[in-house]
Amino acid sequence: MQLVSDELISRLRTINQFSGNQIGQNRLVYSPTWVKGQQQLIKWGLAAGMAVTVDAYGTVYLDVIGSQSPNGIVATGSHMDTVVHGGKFDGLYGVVGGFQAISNLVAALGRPKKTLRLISFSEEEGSRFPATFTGSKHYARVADVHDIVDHHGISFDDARQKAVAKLQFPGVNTGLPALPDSFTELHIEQGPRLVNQHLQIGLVTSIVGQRRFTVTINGVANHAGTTPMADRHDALLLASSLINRLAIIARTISRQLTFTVGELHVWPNTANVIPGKVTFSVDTRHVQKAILDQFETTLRSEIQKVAVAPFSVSVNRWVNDQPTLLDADMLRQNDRWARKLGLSTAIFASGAGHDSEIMSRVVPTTMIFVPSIKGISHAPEEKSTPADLHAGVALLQESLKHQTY
Ligand code: HGY
Ligand code: MN
Ligand code: MN
Ligand code: MN
Repeated sequence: MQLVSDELISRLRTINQFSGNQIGQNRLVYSPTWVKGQQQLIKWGLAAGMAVTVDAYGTVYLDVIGSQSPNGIVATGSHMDTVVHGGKFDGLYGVVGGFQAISNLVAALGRPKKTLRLISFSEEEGSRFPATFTGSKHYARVADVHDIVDHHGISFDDARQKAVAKLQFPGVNTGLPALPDSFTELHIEQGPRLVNQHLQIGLVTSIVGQRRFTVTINGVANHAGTTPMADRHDALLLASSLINRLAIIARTISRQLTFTVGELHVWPNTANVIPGKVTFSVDTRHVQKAILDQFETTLRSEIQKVAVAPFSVSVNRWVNDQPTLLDADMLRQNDRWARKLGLSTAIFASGAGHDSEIMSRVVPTTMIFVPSIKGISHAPEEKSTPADLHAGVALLQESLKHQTY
């Protein structure tokens, strides 16, 4: 069966060309580049004779209807959106790779007995709006989004309705499709394990829980030249010493606890004014919720020690702090098929969040990772070799074949 094809690489390039430049990929949900990406996928699906559906959130579903039990659905897919200045493979590889696996199977074996479904989820990253996994949460009937706005004050619903309207083509259905019997997500590892151990495939046991905070530390804005050093309440100095202390504490709580301050805003952010206020994000992750709880208690008590003025700590309710166990049988089955294909595997937990953590709440779900060169992701340097990308598609193909033919 023809497994390796340059179609995969050229399809990735086609969609990345809409949204890429030297500072990375920007395919934020409902943006023009995101619309182009979903439109391109719809065109490929229609050209391949697939049944195409778009739901109210802009998630695209491409179905090859089963010849015998069309209501039995086996799904694969990932997310179309990227982080800000992101990479070429996070999310998109699972969409285009899933399309490739299904196309290869139909070309080699004809129509499947059960329906094969490719899903391109509208949004997973939470990079434009303060909500994550909105596409898979809508499809899994887990939660819907209301009254949130992006940094420019544009409402989620406004952006959503305008963008989804651009996905309506003749022959494209609208509505919310039924849930599948299983879901498999093909994804880059986004970490160093596979590439360091020279292994080809990662099979995912679980996905970490994430707890994300927004912390605001108030100081006293004042003149940079006339205010004696001993009389200052510099919010940025307070925040930076707190952040350093929290990083050290995180390591003492657990070496597997990740602690990241990715966003930091200084007010008024002017060279000759002592910062009066600092707001920063804290992203913590661990496979045990108790560790996240322990860190949160510490975070709150450490802030009490430094705050000289009112402070605030808010938890992002959209992020899933519950660690997720993925389906063990599907993992074991994929491990057997990987060995049959002569692929080397490693079995481990994912430090990145994925749509699979939502899908696993409603259907048996598993993930297939391929190596990320230097373990880099969420950056323009994100890269995987064509051979590894094709190996992931080959394993996905084997898994889908056994479930639907
Ligand atoms: O942040 C994450 O782990 C995911 O890429 N959204
Ligand atoms: Mn992803
Ligand atoms: Mn990501
Ligand atoms: Mn993710």
